[in-house]
Amino acid sequence: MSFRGVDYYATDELLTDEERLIRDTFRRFVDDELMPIVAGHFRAGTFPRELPARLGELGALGASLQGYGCAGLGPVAYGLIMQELERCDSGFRSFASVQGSLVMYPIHSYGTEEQKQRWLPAMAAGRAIGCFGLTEPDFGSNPSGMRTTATRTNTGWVLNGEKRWITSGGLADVAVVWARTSEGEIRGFLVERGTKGFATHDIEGKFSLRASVTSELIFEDCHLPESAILPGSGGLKSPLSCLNQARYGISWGAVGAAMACYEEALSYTKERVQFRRPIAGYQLVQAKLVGMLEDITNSQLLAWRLGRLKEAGRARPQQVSLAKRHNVRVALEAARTARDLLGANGVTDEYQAGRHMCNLESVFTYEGTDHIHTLILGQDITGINAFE
Ligand code: TGC
Ligand code: FAD
Repeated sequence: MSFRGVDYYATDELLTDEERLIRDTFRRFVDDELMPIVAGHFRAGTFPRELPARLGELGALGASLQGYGCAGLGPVAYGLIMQELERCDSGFRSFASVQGSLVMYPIHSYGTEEQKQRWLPAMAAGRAIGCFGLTEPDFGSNPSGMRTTATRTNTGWVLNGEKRWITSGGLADVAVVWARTSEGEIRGFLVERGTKGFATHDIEGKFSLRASVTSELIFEDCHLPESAILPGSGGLKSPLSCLNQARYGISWGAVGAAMACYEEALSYTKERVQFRRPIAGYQLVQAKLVGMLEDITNSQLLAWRLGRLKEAGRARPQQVSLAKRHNVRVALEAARTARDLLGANGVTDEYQAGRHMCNLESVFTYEGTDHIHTLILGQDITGINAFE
């Protein structure tokens, strides 16, 4: 059955006709093509290799970028695509986030015309896949301590170091890698699969984002030509600017995951009979369903308002932090509550809640942990930096 949406406050009326059309297109795509395959991929721990090309055909990759085969959509339309993808699985939204916000965006913003021509049309079409290497084994929340180095040579650069927890790393044709130069500055580099001295290893045994590939990237005397550097990048603010784009998409994606969990819990509790009544008739159950709906409604309004601010060029990174923090908390809580209301059925992959719950544990941690966004906001409102 097709998803009808959760819209208690008529937020549909806040969308333009074009935004609704795009949302409905992705809603159908997700229901028809992704919902039937997601549990199998999650169970097998595999990524659907046909997904990039389909997302490319639909214009979902780098959707908010202009030119180079990208759809040039506004932030709200882009957010709605992320919402629909994550309504199915955070791993599918992750793939699109990384491709568009973390790889195409820095190439578009910091790259040469040659780099843009080489990668952006292929990535928009899903013919080429990218990954973003910022995190290292010893530097997650604090990327400023990174140890990966880029040393100048006569012909270019040589990279040494290790990146870990990299989405799509093992699939990627090109990696955007952040490294410290001899001058101490953090710069971005494009490293192509097959470059000597560059290897990837997929991380096994995840109980979260199982339908997404997560890898480590190893650089051992990896020689790159001068043309590998993203010339417009410079300083930690370059990767952090990419994260603003991805965190924005997550704030919408989380709404999708929460809606899926709420819908599932609502329909299940109306059907499931215990003590001769549907369990939805019990006050304790109703209180949980109402709590979910209330939180989802808040999240929808937050994402929508942030989108309109972004459209006007007025969204501050701290506002993005608030939406990421709030909406992921809400989604994780909705998934846990739905899992609870489904009883034992909630621990099987016949239902979605358990999968969303496991996935959202990663979403809570990546793109800035919940603590980190709390401290970003704490600094913004008090003027005191808790990181120092
Ligand atoms: P700090 O001194 O505060 O800032 C350094 C420079 O960066 C600027 N800046 C920003 N610029 C743009 N956007 C932002 N959000 C920015 N935040 C800071 C800042 O103005 C400064 O510029 P300048 O010109 O003065 O040099 O840096 P810090 O070292 O104290 O760190 C701040 C902190 C902790 C907030 C930052 O490091 C942080 O956000 N840490 C979390 C790391 C993180 O989110 N990693 C994510 C890795 S990628 C990922 O998880 C992908 S998941 C895959 C998927 O989506 O599926
Ligand atoms: P840590 O930084 O070690 O944090 C551990 C705990 O300590 C957390 O609770 C944290 O909030 C807390 N903590 C740390 N510092 C403070 C502080 N100052 N105050 C209070 N609490 C603090 N990275 C990429 O670069 N590219 C990717 O594509 C990517 N994909 C990912 C995919 C998955 C599935 C996962 C799980 C992670 C991915 N990451 C990626 C990495 C992710 O961004 C990091 O895991 C995240 O930034 C946290 O870093 P960490 O895991 O090292 O945890």
